[in-house]
Parts: sequence; structure tokens; C-alpha cells
Amino acid sequence: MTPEEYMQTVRYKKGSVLDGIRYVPDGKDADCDDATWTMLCLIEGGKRKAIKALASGKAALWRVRSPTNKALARHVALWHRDYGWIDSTRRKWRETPAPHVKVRKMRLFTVLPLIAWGYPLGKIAGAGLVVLLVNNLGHIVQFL
Ligand SMILES: [Ca+2]
Repeated sequence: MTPEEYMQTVRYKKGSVLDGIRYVPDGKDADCDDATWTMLCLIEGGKRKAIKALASGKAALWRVRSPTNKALARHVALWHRDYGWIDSTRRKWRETPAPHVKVRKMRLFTVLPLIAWGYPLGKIAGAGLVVLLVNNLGHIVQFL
């Protein structure tokens, strides 16, 4: 199954801000951020490489405003340097995020705790990571 085929098999389930970003390779009950994160992991060949792609600017998760929720930018789309844009409502690669509108690129230090939060043990680890990030924000900003 190619990453694009994966996206077409995703059974969308509306998520909440509390469920984090989950890796859902079977595509069952994935929300928009789960689907885009999993897609990136499949393209890059694993989670570590996906995080590396985010850190290097090769790929990014973007908060976008969708036509169905105009007021709040709750939808998430994936941009990848080699492929373009894709998301869980428009499941083909394309050159622009349309019909969605870019709002902001999700920075790595906001994505990582959400990814950690998406795992069963990640709730505890995620909280620890947030503390770690907050305590080391100065160093991390220098590193990025
Ligand atoms: Ca999610």
C-alpha cells in the first residue's frame, strides 16, 4: 500500500484536542492530525525519520481553516516538499492546500508533545516532555 493509498483507506473519526496525534497505520478511526502524521511516517519510513523530516523543514503539519469550519483553524494538512499537500478530506496530493487555507505551521515543539500524548503511555511521557521542553525552551530555540 502506498502512502497515498493509505490516505484513501482512512476511516475518519472526528478527534478532539485531547486525543493527541496518534500513529494509526490501519487507518481506523483516525482524525485529521492522526492521518497526516501516519502518512508522513509511511512516506519517510518510520516515526524517527518523520520527526527528522519535520525538524529539517522537508515536511510540515499545518493548521488550516477548512470550508466546513471557517472560524476555527482546527483541520490539519500535511505538506511535503516532494509531493505537495494532502489531508484527510482531500486525499490526493496537490500543489496547494485548497480548499483549505493555511493558518500556521505547527512548530516541532508543539507537535512532539501532541505525538507523545497520542500514545497510551504518552499521557505521562507527554506531560514529562512538556515540562522538559518548557524548562529547556531557550536551548531548544537555539538548536532549531
Ligand atoms: Ca488526533
